[in-house]
Formats: sequence, structure tokens, C-alpha cells
Amino acid sequence: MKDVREDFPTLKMRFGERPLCYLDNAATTLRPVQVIECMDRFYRDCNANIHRGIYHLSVKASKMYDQAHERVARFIGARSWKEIIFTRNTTESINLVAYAFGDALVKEGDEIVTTVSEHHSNMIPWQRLAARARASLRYIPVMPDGTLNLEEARKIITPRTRIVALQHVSNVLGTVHPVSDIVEMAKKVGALVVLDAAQSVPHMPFDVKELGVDFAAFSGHKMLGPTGIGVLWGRGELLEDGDVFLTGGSMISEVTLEGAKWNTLPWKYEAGTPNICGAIGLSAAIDYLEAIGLENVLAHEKSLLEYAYERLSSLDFVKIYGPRIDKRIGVISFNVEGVHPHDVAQACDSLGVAVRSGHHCAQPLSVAVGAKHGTARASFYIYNTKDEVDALVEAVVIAKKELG
Ligand code: C6P
Repeated sequence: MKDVREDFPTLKMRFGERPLCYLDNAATTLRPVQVIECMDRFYRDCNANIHRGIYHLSVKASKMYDQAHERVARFIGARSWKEIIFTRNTTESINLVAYAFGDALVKEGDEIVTTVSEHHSNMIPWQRLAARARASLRYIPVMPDGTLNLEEARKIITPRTRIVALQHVSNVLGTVHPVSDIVEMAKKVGALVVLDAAQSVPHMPFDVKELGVDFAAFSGHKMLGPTGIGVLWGRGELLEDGDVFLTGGSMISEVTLEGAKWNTLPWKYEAGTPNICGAIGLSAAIDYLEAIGLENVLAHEKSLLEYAYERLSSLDFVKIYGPRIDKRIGVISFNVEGVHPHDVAQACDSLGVAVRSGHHCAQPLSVAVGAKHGTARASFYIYNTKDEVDALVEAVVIAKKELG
């Protein structure tokens, strides 16, 4: 893979003698100059609201925003750009599905299925929907290594199941879940499948048609794009028929004092002035990632994961959570014997190494894998190096020596 580090201004930061070693990419990635400059150009040269003005600038901004839908559609193999809805983030995308589709679909006595491995944003919306509908929410349990228990999944997904919501990749353990097995189970009983793709779209080739899911959600800020822009992809025919979520300007075609008619796709789901520059910045991020190639992104992360796994597991006071490395991608969660994960993260910070600590917004999963106080987590991306893994290991050794 080409050396990309020069493109990331944040990597030039230093902490005393040491360079920044950014290993919190599952939380959010850094942005390359190509994205930053693209957004800067938009605000300088093209700034206008979209789909409202007939003047030159507004038409130009509208075209760029519309093209951003096309860019995302091509990137994830959607059949049409009209299937791409811009939201704020993965969380909002999942809430959109829970409200606009879940409320109409799920009735008293029905079942919604999710997994113990989920990020809270793919758990709480379903807890709330189950409560609104008087339906029950059932969880596919995880094995001690954090992989899904498929035998139990076969019993839990029943003809009463209306929605199966699962993540593609765990943000805590990096586990890549067997989506096709779950899709097969869900389709047999006629349930919709909602995929939280926040940790897969940025890291591996991703095609919604191949996966066979009904909805997929992800965030721009986890894939070199800006914050405040997310995507919901949905199958066109579902989106055509679905109820609306947020209401107001832009999402209507006609309004009377009595009511309104909804706009065509995707605008029906994009109420109000959207994050125009965010969508354009996300397109630039996709251009950047595609120039590298998602297979190369995955291979690079895997090689860092292997190296980190080997180095950390050679320390007998470190416990690594999650499955074997062939079942996961570039995330590694661990604990240092006798040291709280927040103290590990602080020891890392003192050497310029940024890692996250805690439950990583997936508290039930932490508990299920035996890490009730959480873990320290390193997560890799295209600009990380083996030297940075060495810096992490150095910090972990110091944490044990000074605090353990
Ligand atoms: N995980 C992490 O440090 P938002 O915040 O809406 O962009 O993404 C939510 C989300 C949903 N699903 C998964 C699998 C995720 O990893 C995340 C975000 C970050 O792990 C921040 S909590």
C-alpha cells in the first residue's frame, strides 16, 4: 500500500519527543488533506442551500450534493442513488428504520431479534420499539470469544420475528459476523434484516447486493470523512412504501393546511437543510479509499492486527478478548492484570498513544466476554504502522510496571 501518512496533518502532531500514535480509529478516523481541502473549496466556491434556489450557486451545490448520493451508491453496490439517504450518523440511520419501518411492521406479540454483541445504537432503538409495540426483543447470545451462537440464533429467529438487527463487525472485538447465515435464517421467516455496517464499510469491500440485507447503516467519520454525515441504505421498494421519519421542509412535494404529500426518494427521508458539505466531504473520502483499494485497506489492517496480537499475547499479564485473528479485523481489546483500563489508556497517552478504554458503547458485550469493567482498545487504519504497535506495547509494559 502506498505511504499515506503524509496526507494526514494530524499525524504531524508531537507530544514532547514522541509523535502522535493514533490507535482509536474505531471511534473516529483522521481526515486526509484531500477531504479537508475539498470541504474548504465547497465553502469558498460553492456555498449555497440546495434544491431551493434557481441561481447558479445553488444549482452547482445541488448537483454536487446529488452526485454525493451517486458516489455512495456506487461504493456500496446499491442499485440506485435514490436508495442512499444521508443522515447524521449510524445512530440516526438505525433510529430512522426503527421509527419509519418498525412502528408500522411490529405489532403486539411480535418479536425483534438483535445480538448481545451490538453497539448501544443498534440495541436501544429496538428496546424502545419493542416497548412501543408491546413486542418482545430477543438477543442472539455470544460465545465466550464474542462470536455469535448460531445454534441459538436458529431457535431465536422464529415466524414471529419481524426484524433482525445485527452488526457486521464488532467495534469492541473486531469480530466479523456471519451475516449471510443470519440473512438466510431471517429470510426463511420473512423478517427484515438491518445491518449496522459502521465498522465494516470503512475497512473491507462491501456490497449490499451480495450481503442480501434490507437496510445498512454507517458513518462518514469512521472512514476518513467528516463528522455529522451518515448513510442509511435501504432496498428501493421498501423505501418507496415506508413511512416518514423527520418531517418538515424538503421531504414534501405538496402541502395544504390539512396535510402533505411526500417527496420522491431519497428526499422523503431527508427533512430540512442537510449536511451538504459533509456529503461532499464523504464523497472525497470515498475517492481516497477507492484509490487505495478496500482489499488493500483490509490486508494492511490484518497485518497490523497479527503483529499486535503476537506482541501483546507474548505478555503474560495481558488478556486479549475476542476470537482468533482469522475471524476478526483490526480491533484489539485487552486488559492488563491489576490495572484499570482507564489507567492503561492514560499510561498510553503519556507516550502519545491514543487508545480508547471502557465499554466502547457495548456494555452487554463487555459483560458477556468477562470484562465487566471494560477494556483498553486499539483499532487500526490505513496510516498505522508496526512502530506504532511497538509504542503501544511499550506503554502497556510501563502501565503494568508502574500501576499493576
Ligand atoms: N462506535 C466506538 O468507539 P455513530 O456514533 O452514530 O457514528 O456510530 C455508532 C456506532 C454504531 N455501531 C458501531 C458498530 C459502532 O462502532 C458505532 C460507533 C464508536 O466504537 C463510538 S461509540
